[in-house]
Amino acid sequence: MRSPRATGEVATPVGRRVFLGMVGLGAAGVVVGSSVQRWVAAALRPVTSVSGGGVSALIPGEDRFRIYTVTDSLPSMPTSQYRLSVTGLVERPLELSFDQLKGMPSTTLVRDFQCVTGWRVAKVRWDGVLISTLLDEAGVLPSARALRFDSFDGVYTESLTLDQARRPDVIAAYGFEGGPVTSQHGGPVRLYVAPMYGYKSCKWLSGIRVVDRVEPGYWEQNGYDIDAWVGRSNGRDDAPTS
Ligand SMILES: Nc1nc2c(c(=O)[nH]1)N[C@H]1C(S)=C(S)[C@@H](COP(=O)(O)O)O[C@H]1N2
Ligand SMILES: [Mo]
Repeated sequence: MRSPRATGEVATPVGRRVFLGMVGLGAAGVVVGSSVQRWVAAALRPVTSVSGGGVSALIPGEDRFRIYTVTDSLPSMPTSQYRLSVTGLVERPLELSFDQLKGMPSTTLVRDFQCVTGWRVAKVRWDGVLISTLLDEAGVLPSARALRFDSFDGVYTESLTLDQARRPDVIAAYGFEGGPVTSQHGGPVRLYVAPMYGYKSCKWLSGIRVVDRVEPGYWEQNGYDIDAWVGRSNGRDDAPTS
């Protein structure tokens, strides 16, 4: 976990939002570090009164994903080593290989991808397995109320209520724009929570733990809303077009 002080370095006066640690991927390759974080904060600060597209319009490379990580690296793992665990309040804990996951019924979603800081990528395709399918496979116990998601970056976490996680637009995604989820985008498998801001979509997903109450995730401990509905949370009022 990054210290509050490190997060404070990139905090801005934008409501109670904090800006995200990020890795910029440019012509020079992967740039890791605080200079990039500061650049993003500086680019956004003058337009805090503008809602919606106005913010993203001022960022170079609009309509492109920013590549985020809260650690000093972009983890990568071959599919042969990948495992997804489903543990906690379940009848049958699971440890799924990549091939086992790909062998399960798949779901395709095409939605706008929206980061709470303002950038949005239109009509992105994701393929994967419904979290509800994984839960049914594991058998959720009656005391269960929520899920906690862990990343193999060793730091990032996320949460959903059981009802949110069972929605038909919440998947463990292994497909992205017709190909695999690349490691920079959180492959081999990441969480994709279509109706919520991007921070819910935990990259490098390693574990799903069924728990009896919501455990706020990484950015939620730093001020973001736990219920991250696009257009209805975090003080933003712009809804996606899809
Ligand atoms: N493990 C991990 N997952 C993460 C993040 C992160 O820093 N680490 N950033 C989140 C945020 S704020 C967004 S907007 C999306 C960005 O996805 P991308 O890096 O594939 O563009 O990933 C989310 N999942
Ligand atoms: Mo984000």
